[in-house]
Formats: sequence, C-alpha cells, structure tokens
Amino acid sequence: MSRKPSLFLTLNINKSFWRRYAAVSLKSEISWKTLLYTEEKVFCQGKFMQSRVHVVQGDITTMAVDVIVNAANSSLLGGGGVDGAIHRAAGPALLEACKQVIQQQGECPTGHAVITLAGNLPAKAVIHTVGPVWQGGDHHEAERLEEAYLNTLQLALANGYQSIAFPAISTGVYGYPRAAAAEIAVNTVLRFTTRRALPEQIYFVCFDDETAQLYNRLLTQQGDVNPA
Ligand code: AR6
Repeated sequence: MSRKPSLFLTLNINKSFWRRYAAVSLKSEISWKTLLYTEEKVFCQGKFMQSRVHVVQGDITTMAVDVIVNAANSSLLGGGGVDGAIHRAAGPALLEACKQVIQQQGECPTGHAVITLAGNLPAKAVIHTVGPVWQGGDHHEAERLEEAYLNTLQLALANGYQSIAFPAISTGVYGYPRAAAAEIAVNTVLRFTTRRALPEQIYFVCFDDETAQLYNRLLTQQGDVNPA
C-alpha cells in the first residue's frame, strides 16, 4: 500500500539529506546534484525511510568517508585503475603500510581484505580487497567477489567505521561483467545492512554514468522487494 509522505516527513528527509551532503561532500568533489539525484527513499512499514546505501558518480579518492575500498591485487604493491589512483592520492605512506602488512601476513588471497592507514586521502583508512579475475564464470568468480565485499564489510564493522565507499571491484582490469558484478555488490551489501548497524552509510562510487545508472536501477528494484 502506498502513502504520500507528510510535509513533516519530507522536511525531515531533506534535513537528513543536507546533513549527509555536508558530511560527504565538503572535502570531496561530489556535486550536490549527483547526491540528490542518487538519494534513495525506501517505503517501509508505512513510512519513507532513508536508505543506508547510495550511488555516487566520481573519483573514490575524493570521498571524505571513514574508509574507502581499494580493488587491489594479492601483492598489495599497487597497480593501475582505482588501485593506482588511490596510491597516487594517498602518497608513499600507503605503500609502506601495505609492505608492512605483506611482511606480517603474506600476500592477500582473492576474496580476502586487509586494512591500512590512508596517508593523504580524506578517508581515515583504506581496506584493500582482492576481487577475482573473470575467467568465464565457472571458476567460482561469483563466490570470490561476494567474499571480497563481505570480508571488507566485516573489517569495517570490526573497526567501528560508520561510512564506507566501494568501487566496482573486479570490473576493470580483472574483466568481471559489470551487470553481474553490480548485482553481487548490491545484494551482498543490502543483506549485510539488514543484519548489522555498521557501517551506517555505504557508497557505491562509480567512475562512469553507465555504471551509476546500473547500480541505481538495482537498488530501486531491491528497495521495492526488500527495503533495508
Ligand atoms: N574511482 C572510482 N572508480 C574507479 C577509479 C576511481 N578513481 N578508477 C577506476 N575506477 P580496476 P579490478 C573503476 O581495474 O578490475 C589494478 O591494477 C573502474 O572504472 O581498478 O578489480 C590492481 O592492482 C572499474 O569499474 O580494478 C589489480 O591488479 C573499477 O574501478 C587490478 O587492477 C575497478 O577497476 C584489479 O582489477
């Protein structure tokens, strides 16, 4: 059953929007239009509720959230794509921190995640996770990708982080088909948010408009069926 929101509720939603806009965008370069466009309102138990999951189009290195996620490789020594961008923006302290992790616990296997400081980034920390290389779909790629999201969320929760920003893991150099990867990302994150209070705000940061639209469509569909 649908119901129109009261003016009071609408004002509350707007207040909450502006609070989050101030928190996320002051230090980053995300326009208010982007965030407004991607705001999700979920109708749940007779009320409009603000979703905890958001889509943003832009560069993840500018996100002023508690933790940003790096789509790394097992060596943790940097690379191209989002990994290269994060290391460039963070500066040499990030590479040093990654080297220390490798020294202490060896390489990071596919689907696992490790946490480091964030150097010069606006975020407080970086969680490096290793997504699967796409090999046609019958090499457990979907399970490994789900693990990468889950282990990352669990690490953020264990560290008490309130906000986290994900790139589209594995969809660049590693060749995972974008639509299939987005479905795993959205389903895994939504399932996690129904069981856990943290991270409270989760951002999917998409480099291009097409990927942002893909995530928005999936979140809208999921919102109808299973509001978070
Ligand atoms: N902000 C947000 N998203 C980005 C950015 C950015 N600054 N730059 C790229 N993307 P990829 P993978 C998107 O290749 O497929 C590296 O060399 C990009 O459009 O970065 O997991 C690592 O060292 C794509 O949608 O990561 C590994 O060796 C997504 O980020 C390997 O690539 C992921 O693309 C990992 O490959």
